[in-house]
Amino acid sequence: MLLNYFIGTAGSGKSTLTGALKDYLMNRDPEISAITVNLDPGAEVLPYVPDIDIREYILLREVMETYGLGPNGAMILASDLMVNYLDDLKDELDEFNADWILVDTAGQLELFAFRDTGPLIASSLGINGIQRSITFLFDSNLVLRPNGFISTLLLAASVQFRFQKIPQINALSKMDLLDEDQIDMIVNWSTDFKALEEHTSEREKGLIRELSMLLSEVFIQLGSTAELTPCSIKEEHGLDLIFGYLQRVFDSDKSRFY
Ligand SMILES: Nc1nc2c(ncn2[C@@H]2O[C@H](COP(=O)(O)OP(=O)(O)OP(=O)(O)O)[C@@H](O)[C@H]2O)c(=O)[nH]1
Ligand SMILES: [Mg+2]
Repeated sequence: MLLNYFIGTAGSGKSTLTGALKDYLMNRDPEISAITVNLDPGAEVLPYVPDIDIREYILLREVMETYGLGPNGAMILASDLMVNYLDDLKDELDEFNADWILVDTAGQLELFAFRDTGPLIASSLGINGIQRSITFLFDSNLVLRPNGFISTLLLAASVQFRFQKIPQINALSKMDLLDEDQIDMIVNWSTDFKALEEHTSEREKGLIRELSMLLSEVFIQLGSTAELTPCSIKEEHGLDLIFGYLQRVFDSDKSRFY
């Protein structure tokens, strides 16, 4: 059993990828059972029909009305309230007993990643031999310039830092918005921080350049991260690579008992 969390900046394509990967898995092998879980209490429309849905327990709109809060305050409270329904979520997961569990998280990634909720959910849903993984999405719209790439890389590194024991895949979403050279350049940045540093020095100016140079130096010191996996749901590209990575996590025993 593999439980994957899709995490990424707002609009990076988490929900689209969640639904598309379920379809991909079921088309690939009808024997595979895959389910989708929506953990976004504020989702108005989703591009798939979730098998398990946090909105059955908490609705952002109701939290706003009940507590007299605006959308941001209500979202913080709603995400904290999620922990009250962990047992219900676990019961639902047990009932489905699926091979693949694809978990879509809310756009405000800091709520899941930086408050206690996310790690708490991750640790309590990750027991009994369920392997876990995170797919972090780098939005093609945000990472074409070195400074956007570095900011997103910092977020991805923060998520990895918060969920240390869970293997993380970094994917470049919406690659159809870029040309081939741009994709190669960005994928290269993810493994060759010297190249990132060079592009930063060529293309950024002033304080941004200085800060970006310092940060790329930190990444050089930290060593290489995993290579970005480009994908596009629009052009049906890259799902096989993401599947391959996840399958490797699935097949490994490493994360099983964390
Ligand atoms: N061009 C292109 N657009 C995409 C792709 N995947 C998703 N999108 C679009 O990106 C927008 C956001 O997609 P979502 O899947 O809702 O993104 P999200 O990360 O779930 O968004 P939030 O939950 O609001 O943070 C939608 O308009 C999608 O149609 C893709 O592969 N290519
Ligand atoms: Mg979404």
